[in-house]
Amino acid sequence: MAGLSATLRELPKHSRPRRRAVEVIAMKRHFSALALLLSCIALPVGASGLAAELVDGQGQPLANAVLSLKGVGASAHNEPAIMDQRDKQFMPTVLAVRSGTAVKFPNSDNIRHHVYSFSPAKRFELRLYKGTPSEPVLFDKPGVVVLGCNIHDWMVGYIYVTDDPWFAVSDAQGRLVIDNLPAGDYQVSLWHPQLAEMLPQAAGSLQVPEKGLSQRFPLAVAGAAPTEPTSPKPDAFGEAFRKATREVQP
Ligand SMILES: [Cu+2]
Repeated sequence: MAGLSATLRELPKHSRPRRRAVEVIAMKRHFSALALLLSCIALPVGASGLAAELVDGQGQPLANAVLSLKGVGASAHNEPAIMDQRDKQFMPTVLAVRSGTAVKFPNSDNIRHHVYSFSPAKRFELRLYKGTPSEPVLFDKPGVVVLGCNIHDWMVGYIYVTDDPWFAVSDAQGRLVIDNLPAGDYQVSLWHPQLAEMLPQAAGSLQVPEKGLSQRFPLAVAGAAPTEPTSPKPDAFGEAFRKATREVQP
């Protein structure tokens, strides 16, 4: 099976699924339609890992879904992450980071934004600013952090903070890859902004063989995405999130 080049290393970053989409487009020039079809959710040649396709209740591609794995091994360190603001939107819409990660909030627009979160996992405020604030924001507790902008009410972004060592966010085609994943058994958690009360869902266990695994994950999401920042109920969220976290302990 034709594979994609092995460019995804270690802990997936938010930008990688997008980079991957660009690679897929580039590949169209080099492979037949059949080869492309086969390789769309294929793993890089020789790499073990998980290639996942996230779909909603109707089987349609589900973008901005987080898949995280708990089980074998752990990533070595937390790479700094970036939540950009571009064209009066948060980019990416969903950023997944490991607990203890520092996130930069550059403003790529030539107008000012005022970023805030009231979410229990991280309350903070970056008052009206342009450019990149000098200090990144540390996300040290697992949970969902809903971002808003005081100036532009429609700006909504999400930072999914997890203790799980392996995770990735699905791209516009609902696809994600977790590369260099040791073979073994994992517990799967899925999350999406449109899940009820924004709680992660336990999605069973997964046995990843040496040669890697491609799998489709359905996730029933309800209703439209929130149009303005709302935070989950602190108590209900905290308790349920802890419960979900416990349930996926190896
Ligand atoms: Cu703004």
